[in-house]
Amino acid sequence: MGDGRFLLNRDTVISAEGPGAISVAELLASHWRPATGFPLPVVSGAGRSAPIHLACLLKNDIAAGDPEFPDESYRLQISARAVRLTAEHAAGLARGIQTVRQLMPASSFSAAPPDSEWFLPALVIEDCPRFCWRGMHLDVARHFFSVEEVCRFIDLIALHRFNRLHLHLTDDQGWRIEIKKYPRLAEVGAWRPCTVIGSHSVRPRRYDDQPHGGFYSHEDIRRIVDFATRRHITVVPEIEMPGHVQAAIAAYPELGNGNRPREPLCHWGISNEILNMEADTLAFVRDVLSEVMTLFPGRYVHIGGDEVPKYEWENSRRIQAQMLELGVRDEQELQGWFIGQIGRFLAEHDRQLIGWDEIADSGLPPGAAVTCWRDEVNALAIARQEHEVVMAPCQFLYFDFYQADPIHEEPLANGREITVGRVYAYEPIPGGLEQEKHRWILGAQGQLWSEYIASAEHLDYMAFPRVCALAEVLWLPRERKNFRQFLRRLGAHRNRLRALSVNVHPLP
Ligand code: TNX
Repeated sequence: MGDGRFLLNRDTVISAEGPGAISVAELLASHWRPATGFPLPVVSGAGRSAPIHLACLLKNDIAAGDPEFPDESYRLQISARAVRLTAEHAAGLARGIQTVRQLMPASSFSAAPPDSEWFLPALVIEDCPRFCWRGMHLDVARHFFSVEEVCRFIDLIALHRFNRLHLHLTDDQGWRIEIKKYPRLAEVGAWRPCTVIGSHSVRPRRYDDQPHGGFYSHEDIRRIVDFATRRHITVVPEIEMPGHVQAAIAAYPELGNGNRPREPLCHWGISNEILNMEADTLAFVRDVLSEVMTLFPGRYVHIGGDEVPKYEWENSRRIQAQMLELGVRDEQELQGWFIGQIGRFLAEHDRQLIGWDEIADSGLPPGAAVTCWRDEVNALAIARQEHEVVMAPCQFLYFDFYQADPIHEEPLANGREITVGRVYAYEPIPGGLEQEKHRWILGAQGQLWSEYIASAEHLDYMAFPRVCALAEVLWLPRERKNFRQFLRRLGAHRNRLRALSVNVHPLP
């Protein structure tokens, strides 16, 4: 902390220099204009005379190392006279402006605040994240969320310095992305005629009479990706295979094993409908992934791979004959063969396959990365094999689970309770992992499966404040974490979230 404070006024100018700095400066200005009413013009160049200056020190983007994981460190210096934010890479500026925003009075987050003075305390901050994969996952398949809702969510995770949005685009209950070569995926696969009412474990099931659906056109996806890219957030698309595909088979029954679902699944749980392994089906998958790759520039492409019931394969003469031809011993190995084919295809296109940890049950393709949602021992084994791991354990980071006890006072949710304290206490490096293997743990992500989340308000409620806790788990050095301090700061942070009209859970 220094002495004094920097006052923002009607004449404040923001200058920016270096690759990508202007766009970040524009973003900062656009966040502040509604509350302050100040014009906050952004000027380009080494205009060090401007009171607020953002400098990206990098002279060209090529020198930045791995473009998928740029340096996100930043240095912020605030005096009564000036604000200087510097970083090696524009990604660091993008994290730094979120700190600058946080230092302003909370009402600066509001669109119509009471009259206020707009100031920043004098200080110096040098900051960098602990993990390079700081993600949130969002399931838009079980319930559809509009482009605006997804972008608002991206803006909120950007505020918490996340850098990945894992978008779960397809599942049994809905296919949410336009694929030009296969128009029925959106026409048929994006709509289910009704949805189960209440808990999926209650029998007999009852259904509403509301068709539910929606999908993102290529244009919609571009809007989402652009919005995220401006915030230096990478959108990781997930296309599920070979299970969780009933919506696709409803659209194109020839992808299945003879059963012909007429519509996407109308209740939760796992459909028995899975892909067959015909050459045409593999061609379909490659075509879909080719279109997906044109829309999502990031290196990682998530192919699901979780929860594949094998009944259909066990009972298909065709599949059994193929297994003999391929020389695979059982259905599990056949799945491994399939994931291997897809991994090779993605690698040929300079992309990297990432899948849920079931893909490791039958041998990982070279270079595959894994999101580990089941027991931590899986993550331990995968990291020891020197495959990249993103921790997503359902015991700690499933934000679709209840967050408070007693659960009967909470809206219907999955699982047992995962409190904000439990999230905060989570340590991403699996216990017992040798020091030299730690680097294979890229980071972690929180999951928002949307079986019981049908609106943006409810999404807020499930996400916050657990997202805030995860943000610290992923950013702070382990020894700097402190739950009591976190709770104190969370009190202040709630004011910011309230100003942003986020429906935060009241506990703790
Ligand atoms: C398991 S986690 C699933 C999802 C469900 C979730 C509900 C994973 C890879 N599969 O399909 O939505 O549980 O918590």
